[in-house]
Amino acid sequence: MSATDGGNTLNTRAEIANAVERVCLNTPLPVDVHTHLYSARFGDLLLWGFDELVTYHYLIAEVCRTNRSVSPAQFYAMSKIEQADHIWQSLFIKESPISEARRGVLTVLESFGLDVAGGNPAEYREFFAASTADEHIDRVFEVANAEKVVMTNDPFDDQERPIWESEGPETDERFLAALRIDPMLVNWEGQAAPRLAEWGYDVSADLSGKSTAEARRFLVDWCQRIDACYLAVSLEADFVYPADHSSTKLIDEAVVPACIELGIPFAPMIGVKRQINPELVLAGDGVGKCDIGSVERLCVTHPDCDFLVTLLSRENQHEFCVAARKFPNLKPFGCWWFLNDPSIIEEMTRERVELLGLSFVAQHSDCRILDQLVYKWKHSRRILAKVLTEKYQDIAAPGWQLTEAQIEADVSGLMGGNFLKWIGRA
Ligand code: FIX
Ligand code: ZN
Repeated sequence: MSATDGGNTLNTRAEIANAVERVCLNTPLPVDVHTHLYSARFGDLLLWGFDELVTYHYLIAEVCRTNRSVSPAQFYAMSKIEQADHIWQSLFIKESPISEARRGVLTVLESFGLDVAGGNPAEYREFFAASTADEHIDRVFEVANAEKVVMTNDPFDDQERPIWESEGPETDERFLAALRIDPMLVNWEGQAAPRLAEWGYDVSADLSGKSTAEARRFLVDWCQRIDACYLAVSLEADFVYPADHSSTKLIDEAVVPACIELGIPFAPMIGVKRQINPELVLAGDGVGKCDIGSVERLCVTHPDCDFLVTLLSRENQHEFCVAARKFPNLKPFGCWWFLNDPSIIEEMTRERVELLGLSFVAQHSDCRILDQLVYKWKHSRRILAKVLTEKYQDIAAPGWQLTEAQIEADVSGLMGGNFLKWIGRA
């Protein structure tokens, strides 16, 4: 796209700033590349509403440190409504809801036109109770100005698997599927091998015989069953590739060949330290710096495979950008989990634009609750606008000519449009 395509040139810093903000706040979100959301047909696997929003595991971690009169065990023994009331009182009423996860709840309530100042959970519960899941999905996608989200689909989940087996691919076009295979690379012997054998795949715990060929067949079968747009795994901070570990053999002989055969990216998400505090259950995971060399070796060993990668540690981000400069098959995405906070989103987006231009996916939400799609993107859009305003003003200063249409194309790409083009689904 040339500088003069698509309308009037933006001539002043103010014109650029206004155009960038308008575009970032109003461009439809092409796709949120990683969420834990589900379409309505998955029933109660899709979480939404006030009580789910307020008992998000980020807020469980915060309430367990803020109000120590209730232990984690006592908290988890409560009902969902009791948990929500406890969090609301402890984290919103008794002290300012100033953390990012608490601020997000307020943004959601305001976005639905509810009385935030009133702070009345009964009113909020009544609002959500008045809608069906289908109605609320429509509402959230409209308020968030979102077109698609990618689910996290786990064939090892006994509640989710039968729905795919009986009903086939997703029919709600707003929900793309991604196959999630943690047990295969994290616990092949104890978890994945027995299940695959149970399902008729000729595999063994020691990976002998046809095991990796059969593991590949399992991956291809499931990716085709759910029409997966990528194949994902969450790997701990101590993940190393290659290593004398089943994960290396499975990556080399099953995962990567399946991705190449299907024409979809492999998406390792690296850096979690699982259950550093098991008392917190889902809220008990931590973060660790991972070995960027393992990412580099994955990319150089498998040049015909595309890698969609996110790393959890802030300390990995600069070397991650440098690695992405060296490997065209490596696409960084999102400000994941503990990085999804304004100060770090700004830092990461700035260094990514400076080192990678527009060849990355700026954000994903990781939403576990449908309503979070509203706040996670509302907050990120503003930060993207702040960074891009500065960067566009920087290139306009020596005389480069900018149009709003060009900025729209850039922003849509950064918000996931370039991922859809990359996988041939634009
Ligand atoms: O592995 C993942 O997909 C992580 O995003 C989750 O396990 C994590 O709990 C989360 O939701 C972070 O935002
Ligand atoms: Zn996630």
